[in-house]
Amino acid sequence: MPADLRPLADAIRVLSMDAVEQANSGHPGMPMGMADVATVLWTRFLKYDAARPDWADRDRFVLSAGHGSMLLYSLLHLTGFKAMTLEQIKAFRQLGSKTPGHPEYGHTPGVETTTGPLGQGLATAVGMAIAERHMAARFGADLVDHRTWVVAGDGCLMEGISHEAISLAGRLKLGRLTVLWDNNDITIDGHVGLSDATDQLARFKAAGWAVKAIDGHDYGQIRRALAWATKQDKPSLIACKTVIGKGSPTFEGTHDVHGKALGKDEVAATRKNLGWPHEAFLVPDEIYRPWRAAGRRGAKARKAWEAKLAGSPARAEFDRAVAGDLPRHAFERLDAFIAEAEAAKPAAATRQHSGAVLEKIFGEIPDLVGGSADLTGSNNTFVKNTAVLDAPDYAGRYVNYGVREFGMAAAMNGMALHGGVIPYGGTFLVFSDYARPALRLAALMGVRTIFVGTHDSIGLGEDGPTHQPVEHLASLRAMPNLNVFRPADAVETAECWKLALDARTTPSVMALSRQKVPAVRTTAAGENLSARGAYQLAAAGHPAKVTIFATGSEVGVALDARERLEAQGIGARVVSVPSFELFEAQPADYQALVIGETDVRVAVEAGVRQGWDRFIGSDGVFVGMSGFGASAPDKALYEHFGITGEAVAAAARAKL
Ligand SMILES: Cc1ncc(C[n+]2csc(CCOP(=O)(O)OP(=O)(O)O)c2C)c(N)n1
Ligand SMILES: [Mg+2]
Repeated sequence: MPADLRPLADAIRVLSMDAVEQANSGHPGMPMGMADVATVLWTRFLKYDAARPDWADRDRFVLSAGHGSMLLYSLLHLTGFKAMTLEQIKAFRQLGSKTPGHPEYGHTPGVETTTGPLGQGLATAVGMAIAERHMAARFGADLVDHRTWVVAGDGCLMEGISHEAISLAGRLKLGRLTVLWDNNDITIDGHVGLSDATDQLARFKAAGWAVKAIDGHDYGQIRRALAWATKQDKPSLIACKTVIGKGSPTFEGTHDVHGKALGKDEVAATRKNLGWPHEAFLVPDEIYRPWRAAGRRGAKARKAWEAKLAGSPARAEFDRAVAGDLPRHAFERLDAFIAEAEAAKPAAATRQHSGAVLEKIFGEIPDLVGGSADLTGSNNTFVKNTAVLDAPDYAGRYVNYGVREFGMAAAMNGMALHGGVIPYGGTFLVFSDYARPALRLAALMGVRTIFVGTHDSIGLGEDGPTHQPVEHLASLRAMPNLNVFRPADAVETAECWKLALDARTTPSVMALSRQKVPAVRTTAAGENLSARGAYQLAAAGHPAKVTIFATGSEVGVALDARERLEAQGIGARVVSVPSFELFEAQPADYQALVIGETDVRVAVEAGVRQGWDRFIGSDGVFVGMSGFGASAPDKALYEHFGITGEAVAAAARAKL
């Protein structure tokens, strides 16, 4: 290995240091420490073409240690990604730049996933590696044949999510996944030993990984280790012993260089120490040249791949899947299902309806890959006769995620980001808390992942308050760009699944009941009413005095209350609200029409009130939960907590 990589790596060090200095904010230590490893990877191993950041068969590079964003931005700039100009490097961390504090997917070409919340990049990369294997099995190695590389720090490996991610990757034998651990013994507070004494090599090995330790500043060792990684049939970990802030004479090897500008004097001293005579942000041509050549290294392979795709009989299907378009007939069988349900009026749990919906679309949408965090039977996520996605034949379409909610949700993000796959995965809604950080990144990135949350209220019964969501609907609704669906019956469940699949840049949560609920949509509407977010399900018989809003399993309760009120001559209308978010997207006049102007407005939902004042006003009546649930049969709980048609009618009458 020629020693001439050193100035190339120093270009990363200096650009990173200069950008952080200019912004007077950021993290120079990690990019300076990992510059050597990254240089070998990006000049010799990584398969990419800087001219085509969206080449479908490129290797994926994930900077899990997202605070080291200047490492990635430097690489993108030096290798010639068009969007990453020197001006962008100079505008590091400034409003509107392509160089935000942490890498943001969709914002900067070449950034494969948003990172910063430590550990999650690694878990997302596992999903990318799963998608790669699956797509390779589906379309053949001619079209899909790439690797996933992750740079992770001590923090990523300390986070609990790393455990879920590495054990899942090990079990699935994701041999094309390599983690480059920035083993610098430093985190923000000081030496890693302050808080951790884990033998990481032993930990990864125990999870089924191939492991190796190297000096992360020795180009020969780096090259040999990367070559070794490409030959493993297990996922591989390379522990790269590095010096944080390498090159800074005063701060290298200390936590002082983790996350702040070096200061003018130290920047000058570092330049001198590195033998880098050039002024700030100046990279000489003789260093740009080999970097740009590295950025073009993959062009030939990319063109050859494009030719293969052009000649492939699978081309149209491959392009469609990667673009994320649904097949033309995606919903044909589902539409028939809706018509049948309107006629047959099936009473069942909405999780069962969801399972029935999946039966109708799974065959029509080959991009769907399902799974569950060990609650397959409860979540109704498994479609009969589906093969399991597993080594050595990854063509299956169901992932046994194991008891790993966060790992599952992060992997789903990675699958969606990779492209060609539409992931859905289930657990109990209450455990959305365990997956929440990944839901948040899905929403922030704008990816289509579908999170199936069954057992969505006290209606799950005997498992008790640990398992009964109370605040979850409200808290999930608080998240921007997340559609929370709570369908009431078979028809709404089918409608909401269609909406989730059509939402290309918004993740969805399907809140589904464990318990049986009545059919409420019993006449053909001729349109997807759930798409409105809220709609009048039942008009008042008598002049309308009361409006009752409800979602999911409580829509039946609302209809019962309406009957009781009407029987007493009190006009009551019922509005079903399958999605707050889609309702907010409706025109103001539609919203006003649906909310109406009756004297009394009541909302019923087996969760907390937060958010409902939007519909009922601060003087409205809310029938729901104000604390945790209890362990008992579901009917007893609804009685106990007063969420019944009788109670709703009484509350409305009292208010009149
Ligand atoms: C989930 C999460 N918790 C905390 C942080 C804040 N944070 C950013 S970097 C860091 C220390 C990371 O240490 P390491 O990965 O070793 O990075 P290094 O200091 O070596 O660059 C912390 C705690 C974060 N970004 N994400
Ligand atoms: Mg560290």
